[in-house]
Amino acid sequence: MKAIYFVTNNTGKVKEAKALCEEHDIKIQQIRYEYPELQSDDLETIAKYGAEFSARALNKTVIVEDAGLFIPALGGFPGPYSAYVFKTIGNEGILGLMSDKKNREAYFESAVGYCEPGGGAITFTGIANGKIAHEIRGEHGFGYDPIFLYDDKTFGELSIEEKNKVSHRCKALKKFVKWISAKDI
Ligand code: ITT
Repeated sequence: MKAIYFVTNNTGKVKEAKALCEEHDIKIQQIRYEYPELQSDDLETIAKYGAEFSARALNKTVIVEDAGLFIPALGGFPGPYSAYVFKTIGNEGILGLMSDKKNREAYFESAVGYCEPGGGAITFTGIANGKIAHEIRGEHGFGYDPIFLYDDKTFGELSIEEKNKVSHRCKALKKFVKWISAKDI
């Protein structure tokens, strides 16, 4: 079994990555380490920088993941600022900003960065398209899941297994798993 360190403070991400990767014989181990987050509009650039920084600082082979919620009716907000916006105005705040919007389309994007110590990072991305709900629904998941409608349910109403069939993170991680499984480490 291959073992990969996942550098993140978000245990929700770790649960999803474990559920997916362990099916493919890849063991995921969380490391809580605060790497500097680059200011950029591009999630892949942020993930690449974070993976290279963490691999070098920890002297380990790591993945990091940067994700964001993009709402076209709000000009793509909160996008790369999703963590700060969630901490400040949260789901209620987003619903407030969306109260007069007819276009409720939204998407999540995920960028996973993989890096070996001293090496350059490789990135894998995934997108999940949905809509912003009119109210908070569901007890599962984390972050914006209870306001992100996928078909007729929010991500907050899906189990990890159900979310992992369609989410931005699982799409990025599936590309990573395919690539790492073929690699001799
Ligand atoms: P790390 O940087 O430590 O990995 P984080 O929670 O800060 O954890 P991000 O910067 O990638 O992670 O996430 C940006 C925000 O978007 C944050 O508030 C998350 O809760 C939220 N988010 C990310 N992925 C999500 C998902 O699958 N469902 C709902 N919200 C998500």
